[in-house]
Amino acid sequence: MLGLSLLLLGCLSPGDAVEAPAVAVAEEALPTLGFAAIELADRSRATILVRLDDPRRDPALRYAPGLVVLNAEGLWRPSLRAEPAPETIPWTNLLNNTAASAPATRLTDSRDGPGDGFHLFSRDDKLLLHLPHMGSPIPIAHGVSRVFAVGLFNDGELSDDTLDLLDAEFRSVDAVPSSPLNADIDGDLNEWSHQRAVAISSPGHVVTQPEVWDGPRDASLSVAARRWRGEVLLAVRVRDDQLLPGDHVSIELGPGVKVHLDLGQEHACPADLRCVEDATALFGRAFELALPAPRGAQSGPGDQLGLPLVIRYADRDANEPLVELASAPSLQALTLALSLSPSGPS
Ligand SMILES: [Ca+2]
Ligand SMILES: [Ca+2]
Repeated sequence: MLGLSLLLLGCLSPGDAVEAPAVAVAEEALPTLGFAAIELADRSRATILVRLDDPRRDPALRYAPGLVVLNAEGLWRPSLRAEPAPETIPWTNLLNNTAASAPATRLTDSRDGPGDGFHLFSRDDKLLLHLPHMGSPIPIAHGVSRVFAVGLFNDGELSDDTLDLLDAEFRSVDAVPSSPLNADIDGDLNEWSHQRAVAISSPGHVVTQPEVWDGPRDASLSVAARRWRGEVLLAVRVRDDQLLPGDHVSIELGPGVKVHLDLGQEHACPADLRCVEDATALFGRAFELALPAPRGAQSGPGDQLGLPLVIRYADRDANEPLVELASAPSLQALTLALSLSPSGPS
């Protein structure tokens, strides 16, 4: 009771009136975790997981390849991945490996979330995410032909085992912050030293053959971005213990810009691009490059969250299968637009 009185007094003081959000329901009762299992026009499928820890900040986005459905019994996956009608086949519960008929799914879920609510829903051919701190919903996937399931959860509704499985199944999607600064594209990366780079170097980034990946020295990369006068400038560092033909970096920027650096070659930079290698790099290889920002990238509500930048590294070591690391899924239509923030250092 004493604590409550102090809380009430605190809410009445003018200084706190600005800060305190008027939330009548206990925060812990509200959904902070959402997922959507979708199919795109090219029949590829993916499941997107959204975690909103703070209603005033951007959410963490993660993804799993294929369909995954989360319910009170845990995580489910269809027994045949390419099945055109997964509702008609058995599904496997990833928690206990039992098979059962398809789990009950929701196609819409509009319960209130933290703040003014966060929702995950489909409209036309888009998967949209409404965030409490933004006026209009933002598209996180385009060209969605079908939504299999949508759900909102609170951590408290899910068992620890289920939360561990979510961590194991879902891959990171990294937000690469961009700074509104110029850089000389000359192979000297010193002018980037004060800018935070995003490291693609943890097990959550390994898209294929996670059991073959041997840690950051085996294959990893870091990337920093700037936006300057219609261009996106990037500094990219790659570490790899065996650089062999076929090792390559691929960079996708918004719709339409795709760049390939072939690290198996002495000259890895594409000839038609401003791109210079850092000849002094001590470990692996490093590059500075300038990409044209896709036209029209500044319009539309999705750009409140920025321009999608996806960077991947494919590593093929001797006598090993190809390992791929990525900052976001390879599905073209997934916007996951947190990838490159519009401006401002983080
Ligand atoms: Ca430079
Ligand atoms: Ca390697």
